[in-house]
Amino acid sequence: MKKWFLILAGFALVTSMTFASGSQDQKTVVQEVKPLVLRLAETHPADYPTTKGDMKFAELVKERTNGRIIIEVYPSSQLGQEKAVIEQVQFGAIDFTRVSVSPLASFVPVFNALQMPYLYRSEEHMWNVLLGPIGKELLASLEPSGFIGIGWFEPGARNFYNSKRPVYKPEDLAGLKIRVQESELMVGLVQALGAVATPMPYGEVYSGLQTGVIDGAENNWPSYESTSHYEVAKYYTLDEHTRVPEIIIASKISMQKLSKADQEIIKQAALDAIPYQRQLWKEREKTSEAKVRAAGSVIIEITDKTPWQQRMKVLYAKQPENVQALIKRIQEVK
Ligand code: GTR
Repeated sequence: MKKWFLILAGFALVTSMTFASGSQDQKTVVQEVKPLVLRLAETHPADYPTTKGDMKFAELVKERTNGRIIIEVYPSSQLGQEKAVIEQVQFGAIDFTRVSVSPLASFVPVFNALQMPYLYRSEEHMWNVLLGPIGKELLASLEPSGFIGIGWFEPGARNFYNSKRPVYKPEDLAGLKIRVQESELMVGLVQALGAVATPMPYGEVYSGLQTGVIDGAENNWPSYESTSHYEVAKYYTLDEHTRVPEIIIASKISMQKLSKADQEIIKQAALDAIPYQRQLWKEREKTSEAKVRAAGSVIIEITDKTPWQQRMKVLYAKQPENVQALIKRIQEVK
């Protein structure tokens, strides 16, 4: 029903009356202008704040192009898991995706700087980085790899959770098999804490926890809740080891087919969707927390994060020069 409505609304019917000279004959010419339909891949379900942010972006593009460009959002990993989707965006088979910077950094390693543990002093610090010169430079730097970076979304802070025991300090993670995103940096992070890192696509984590292939994972409140991981891993430790920005990227191949003016509309629409997603995120963090607490998750507060931060020094030391330089610039942002 909705789809049909979109298709109908997308057709601009241009009707012109032509009068044959010297006669009273009337002819009606109906010209169809088909909208350009582009696809955006999203891993989260339709009611998730980030997916709603994607939808806001699509809505703004439709509005500002008078329905000439329709972006269809495919939620719940319908188009594949993040790493595979990024590859498809690179080849132009998928036009847009919203992903975590974590798997993107396997394609463009300098992005690792953005997901270093305990890098940002606060959410505000992170947003000053993303919306300032560094964020702009990084979006632009994606082009040689086949992507056009167009916007950022709020990722929240990531926390460890597991099915075995409460974790109060890094030593408590020793030997636990912890799922990480498909990212070398995240593997290093978990290893630095003494746990066993298991990279795995997001969609496989629930069954991994259920069957005991893994003992735990790490994520923000909304993801821990929306995936129902809290049902099978009830110990959630608020160590806030990292904030990994979410990014919207377009395929360079798809974008090059558009006029410069339309490319600008798309970039601006992505930026204008950010405040909406951030607002929804704030609300969802609260409802997710309330839901998992009510379901009986054991929430462990960490008052002193120093022992966690100490463990991360090795990871900082391991980074190549260009990443180190960017980290320093990020730390200097007010
Ligand atoms: C979520 C993020 C997803 C995905 C997921 C994961 O927080 O929004 O894009 O990267 O984490 O852990 O795979």
